[in-house]
Amino acid sequence: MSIELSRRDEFAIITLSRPEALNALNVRMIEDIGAAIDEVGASDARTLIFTGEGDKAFCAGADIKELLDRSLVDAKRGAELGQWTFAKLDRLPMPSVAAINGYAFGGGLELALACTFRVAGANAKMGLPEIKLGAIPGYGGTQRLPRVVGESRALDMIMTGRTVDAAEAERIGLVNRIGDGDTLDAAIDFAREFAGFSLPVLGFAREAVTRASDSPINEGLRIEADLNTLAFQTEDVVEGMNAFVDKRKAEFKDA
Ligand code: DAK
Repeated sequence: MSIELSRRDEFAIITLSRPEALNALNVRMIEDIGAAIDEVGASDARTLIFTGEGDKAFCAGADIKELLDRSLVDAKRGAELGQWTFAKLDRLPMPSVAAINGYAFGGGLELALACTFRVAGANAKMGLPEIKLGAIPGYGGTQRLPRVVGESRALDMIMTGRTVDAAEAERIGLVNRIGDGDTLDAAIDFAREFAGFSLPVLGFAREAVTRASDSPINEGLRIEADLNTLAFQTEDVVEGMNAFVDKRKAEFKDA
């Protein structure tokens, strides 16, 4: 297997596991990632975390050697496979975090961008260098990067293909945290900040923000009002408010 699915406490971890190629993504690996995402989605994990084996790379992108000599039909199938696989993360019942330990280039950064959050190690280096190969990003990078960092910065990164370090990535909002020490540990620490909250309500928050970013403000406000109303129908909101009044910690039941 080119990936490993494991568990630490309530966190599911998918480890990209081709360190000899800096965890570059081949078709087999993307298929395995899709199957693993489905397995996590059906489990009781509260967050899915991606990491890369070794301390050098999260993922150096699509496997360039495999991309050579593909027919037009195979290239189109490959792009669709990558896009559909990464889009599964949008519909996952739990949030996802990319623990970016080292290089995250091309398809590797696109996988990280498809996650809800990104935590970088101090040594992280990120970029969409496809332009240097005579190509453009094909696994969602042209769509997700501008939504995360804004159009101007996305065009800068995509059209120069330049590398962004952890400090710049945090400054422009490309990553949510920079971890001291082990990046996977840092991602788990970050996930603990929200893992105790109601999972369906976290989902409403995620849906409100991501769906609204694709909508005019009036529709976005409507989406927010509807999802807010749904949140107020949960048992967890009753528990959360009673816990506040009782001056105790809320115990959410995902109900
Ligand atoms: N693919 C295949 N092998 C890779 C690789 C990659 N992306 N990146 C690294 N490797 C391999 C190297 O070939 C080398 O293997 P050996 O020569 O030892 O057999 C090994 O990993 C170690 O790499 P280096 O020797 O280069 O290590 P360095 O520390 O010197 O440099 C580096 C690390 C990350 C700076 C360098 O390896 C590098 O620049 N790698 C390529 C980064 C890159 O350009 N990534 C973007 C890939 S393009 C599509 C949809 C999406 C995509 C494409 C098509 N469809 C629409 C059809 C996505 C495209 C991409 O992601």
